[in-house]
Amino acid sequence: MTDLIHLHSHGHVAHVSLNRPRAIHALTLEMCQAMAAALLDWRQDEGIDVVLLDHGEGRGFCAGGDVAALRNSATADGGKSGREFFHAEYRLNHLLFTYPKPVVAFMDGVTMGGGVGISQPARYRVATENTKFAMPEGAIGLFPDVGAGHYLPRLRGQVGKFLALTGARLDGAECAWAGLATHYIESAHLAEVKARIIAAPDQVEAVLREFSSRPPEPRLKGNKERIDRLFAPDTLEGIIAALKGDDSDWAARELAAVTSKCPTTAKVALRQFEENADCKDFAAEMAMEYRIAARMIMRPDFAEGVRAVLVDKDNAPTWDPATPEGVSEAMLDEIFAPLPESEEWTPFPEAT
Ligand code: QUE
Repeated sequence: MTDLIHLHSHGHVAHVSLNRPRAIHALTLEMCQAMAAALLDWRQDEGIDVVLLDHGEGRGFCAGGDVAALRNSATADGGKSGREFFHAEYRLNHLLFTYPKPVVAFMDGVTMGGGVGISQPARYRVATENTKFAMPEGAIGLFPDVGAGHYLPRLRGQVGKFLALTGARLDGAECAWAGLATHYIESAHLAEVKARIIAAPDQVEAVLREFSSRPPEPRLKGNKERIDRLFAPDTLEGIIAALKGDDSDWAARELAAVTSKCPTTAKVALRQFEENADCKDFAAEMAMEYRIAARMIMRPDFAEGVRAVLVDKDNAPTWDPATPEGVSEAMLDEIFAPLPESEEWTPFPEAT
């Protein structure tokens, strides 16, 4: 067992609380396994009607995965422990996506990468004034995983492509506007919301509605027209050309965001979003993402991105290839290629 996850049940309500505050609750293999084991138990338990998912002490809901450990995997064990982590994390994501009981995720603070993967599949997703939502993997040469290939292409207009290619941070109001959150509740009310759900688990929806407030005007809404126009092209080169051709300060800032990120990440994301249209279900998306993850953790861009963002913190990565033109279709074909049959991702047998 691990003390990095706190598991409780209060009457008919189960409660999972992330407890790794020194890393903004970034997920480890043990945390994914402990959460999944509890969820599998509660799934069968007729005494449990609702699951609450939040974080314990400290700022942030969940900053992602333990990418520093993943980076070591490439050199230490040929990527074996990295693949083991993603296999377990994606099984957890899929278990939540197919979970038959209502889950309420409280995105009260940093909700990035892995944190998106455990909150987006929840039936109820609560944003607050503290929410900082992002898929920032382009900064570390990884790719938008944990189901992003399912969620992002379903957002309105080109918002999903915008989030994947810029790594833009959304606040709680923007999450509510985009549909990434189902409710906006001030953080001061969360303790009472949880207590009220525990007291009346059949009233989840009414309690969330009662405590919801009107979020401030979302900045993202004001940029929707230009996002839809400038992120419409199918290719990374086309999007960059569209941003260059617009003389607004906004376009100049987003151009800088897009071109500072890993070019391979961006092209992987665009292909992933296209391929998701052919995925018959969420499990097919996760199997595709696992193939991509197995290749991306072995690429030098991932080690370099984690070095630049989290180790040396110079935010000056050297990408290879350095330009969109350098990332060929043949390279993408290799990243997306099937794994040997025995190495492919599979969901929990109980969750199919
Ligand atoms: C992209 C990411 C992650 C990131 C930054 C990125 C990520 C992650 C963390 C992170 C942040 C603070 C911590 C920690 C990890 O940062 O996945 O342990 O204390 O976990 O640009 O994907």
